Amino acid sequence: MTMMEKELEKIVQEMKAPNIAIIGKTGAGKSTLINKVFGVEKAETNTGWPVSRDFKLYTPDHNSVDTNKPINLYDSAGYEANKENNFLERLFAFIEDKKNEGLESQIHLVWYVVNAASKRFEGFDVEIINKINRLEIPVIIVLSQCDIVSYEDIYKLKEIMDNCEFKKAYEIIEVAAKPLEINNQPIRQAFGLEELVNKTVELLPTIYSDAIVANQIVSIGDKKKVAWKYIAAAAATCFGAGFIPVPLSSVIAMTSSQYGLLKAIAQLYNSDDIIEIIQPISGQTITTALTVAATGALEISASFLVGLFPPGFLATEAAAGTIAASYVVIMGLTYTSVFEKFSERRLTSSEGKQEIKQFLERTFTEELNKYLKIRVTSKEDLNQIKENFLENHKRK
Ligand SMILES: Nc1nc2c(ncn2[C@@H]2O[C@H](COP(=O)(O)OP(=O)(O)OP(=O)(O)O)[C@@H](O)[C@H]2O)c(=O)[nH]1
Ligand SMILES: [Mg+2]
Repeated sequence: MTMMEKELEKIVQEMKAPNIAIIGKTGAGKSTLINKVFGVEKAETNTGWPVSRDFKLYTPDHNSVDTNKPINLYDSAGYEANKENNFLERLFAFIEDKKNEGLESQIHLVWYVVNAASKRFEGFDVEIINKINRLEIPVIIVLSQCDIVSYEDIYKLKEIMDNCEFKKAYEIIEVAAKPLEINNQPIRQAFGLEELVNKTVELLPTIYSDAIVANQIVSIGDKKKVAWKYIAAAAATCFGAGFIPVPLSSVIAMTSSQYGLLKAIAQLYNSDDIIEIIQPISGQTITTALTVAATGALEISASFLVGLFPPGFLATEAAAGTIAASYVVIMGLTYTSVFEKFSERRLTSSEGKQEIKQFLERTFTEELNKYLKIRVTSKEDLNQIKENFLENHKRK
C-alpha cells in the first residue's frame, strides 16, 4: 500500500459510524425516510438485520470498496396503539444496552418520526422524548408526510410540541420523503430531507457527522467538505514530514497512487460505477501522462502538464513535492467538482453510457481549467485553497 493510500484509509477509519435510532408509530414513515436519505432500499422492504425484537439495523454501504459499516441506522418497529407501554419498556432496555456497550455503540441521536397527517402528538410521545433527553441523547422530531397536511394543521402540531418545552435541544423538521402520487405523478417534490441531514450533522460530533455527510444522498454540496479531507491528506503525503519536499523518484510513486484518491472521492458521491469511464478521461498518472504527452494522445493531460512543468523544472528534486502536491490537489478538486455535477445531474436524468461519457468529458475539461493554476508549496497554500473551494460552494 502506498503512503497516500494509507492516509486515505486512515481518514475513513477515523470516521466513526454514528448510531441513529429512528423511532415512531407504525406507518409514520420511518423506513421510507431511511431509504430516501441514505438510499437504503432495503429499509422499505424490511430486510434489515434484526438486533432486537423491535430494532432492525441498516447500514448503507453503497457497494463501497473500503468503508465498513459507515452508519448504523436502527429502525424501530412501529409501535401500535394500546401496546405502547410494552414498547416503551423494550425501547429503553435497548437504548440502555447500547449505552452499556460503550461510547461507540451507544445511540448518538434519535429521529422521532411523527406522522403529521395523524394530527396527533400525545402524552406517550412526550414521555419517550423526555426520557431520551434524560439520557443526554439529542432528538430531532421529524414531522413526516407533510405533503398531505395543511399549513394550518402543521402549525397547530408544532405549537403543541413547542409547549412541551423539552429540556434538551430538539428540532422539529417538516419532511415529505415520498410525496403522495396521483396517476403515478407525485403531487409535489420531496422536501425537508436536506434540512434533516444538516441538522443531524450539526447535532453530532464531527467524528460521527462526517459519516453522515459521506453517506447521505440528499445534500450533495456538503460532500465537498469530506472530499477536501481526502485531497488535503493525499497532498500532504507528497511532502515528507513537516512539508519537506521529497525526492523525485517517490513523486512518481505517489502520483501513480492517485487512483486511490479518485476511488475515495467516487465513493463519496456513490459513483463508483463511473470510475472506469472517468479514469481514462482524466489521464491515469503523471507517469503515463508524461509519456503520452509527447505523442499528444491524451490532450487534457498533455496541455495540463505543459503548464505545470516548465522546461527544466522537473529536473530539480526540491520542486518534486510541490509538483506532486499541486498535481494531486488539481486532480482532487477536479474529480470532486465533476462528481458533484454528475450526481446532481443523475438525480434528475437517466442517461445512456455514451451521453454520460460525453458529459464527463466536457465537465472534466471545464473543471480542470478552473483549478489548473493551483500550486501547492506549503501547508498555508492548502488552507487558502480549502477556503476558496468550500467558499465557492456556500455562495452557490
Ligand atoms: N404522502 C406521503 N406518504 C408517505 C411519506 N413517507 C412515507 N409514506 C407512506 O407511508 C406509509 C408507511 O411508510 P413506512 O416508511 O413503511 O412507515 P414505517 O414508519 O416504517 O412503518 P412501520 O415499519 O410499520 O413501523 C407507506 O405507504 C409510505 O409510502 C411521505 O412523505 N408522504
Ligand atoms: Mg418500517
